[in-house]
Amino acid sequence: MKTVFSPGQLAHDPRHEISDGELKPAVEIPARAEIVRARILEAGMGEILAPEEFGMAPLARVHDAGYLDFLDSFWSRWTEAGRGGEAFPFVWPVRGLRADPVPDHIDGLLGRYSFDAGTPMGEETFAAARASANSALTGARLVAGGDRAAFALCRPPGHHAAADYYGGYCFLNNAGIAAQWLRDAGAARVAIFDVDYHHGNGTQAIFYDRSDVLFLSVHADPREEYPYFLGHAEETGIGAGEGFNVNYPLAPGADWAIWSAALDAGLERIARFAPDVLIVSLGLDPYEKDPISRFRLTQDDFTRLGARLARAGLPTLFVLEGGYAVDALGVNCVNTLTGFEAG
Ligand code: SP5
Ligand code: ZN
Repeated sequence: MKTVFSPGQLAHDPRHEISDGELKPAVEIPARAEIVRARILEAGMGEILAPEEFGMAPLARVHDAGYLDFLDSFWSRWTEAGRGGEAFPFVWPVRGLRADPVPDHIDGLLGRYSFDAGTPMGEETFAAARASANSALTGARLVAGGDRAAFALCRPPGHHAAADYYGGYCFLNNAGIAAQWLRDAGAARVAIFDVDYHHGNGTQAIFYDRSDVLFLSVHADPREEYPYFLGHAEETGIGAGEGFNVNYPLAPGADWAIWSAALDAGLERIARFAPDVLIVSLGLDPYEKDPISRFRLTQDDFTRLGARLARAGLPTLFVLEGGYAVDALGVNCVNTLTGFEAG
């Protein structure tokens, strides 16, 4: 299958993140994409294409206009406030505080448009996020044009970003943007299956009241793991979207036997939905050696994952999400994709 990737995605190059009570080295780094790209070439998996430029319109189908303006302008506001380094929020409009009116000051804007302090942003962040979204959109166009599958080597990732907030290393919801673009291009139903270790809170929020995009996620129980405030089994959708949101939270420590049972349940739900296209939010952080996760998938389990996804028999767009065991990322990613191709 073809891969879509732009070197422009590497420009977001954060130094530090706030986690575990410290300013720690960032884990969502350009080397992640480079090692995946290198392994694709080494394995002879297929062509790597540069993305087309889709402009702002497909982003605005999913994201709030004020949020996109914020992403476009935060760096000049940050530097005009005399700041350098990396931008972080420190105050949020939680229960009882007002999200509107939107503040004028950069510190207020950062809190209004984020949900965590663990996501560093710099001068090149929005340009890199747009390039990442263009890779997802180009992959969607390949699948709409008849390719059985495509791989969008998206980085920065997307699934934690909602219509009007960033967080979890995510700024633009690449999978959600691709799903909406496919709907606008004529797909009647799109399923998004999120297999990242962390719940895809942003994607869930974007499609929660809709029956045309089915969202499913297998992830660590939010009682125990980031993002903590969404991803419970009882979140099944609202209004027209009731029954079209499916969460499979698992206890930390889940291995392939436990994890693949949830995967199979999700695939059965997808079969009943009968989508025109499947989008896989491919997080590689369920891996047993991932530094920030506590599931136990092995390198061979990723091959099995690809093969099971292939059995759905659907045009499939893979969109990269998380995964921080950098040295193993290329193998785990390509195992999934070649497992799919052989399946
Ligand atoms: C896309 C994606 O996978 N985003 C994940 C964001 C998680 N950020 C919070 C990380 C907290 C790490 N704490 C790990 C404790 C073990 N040292
Ligand atoms: Zn993750």
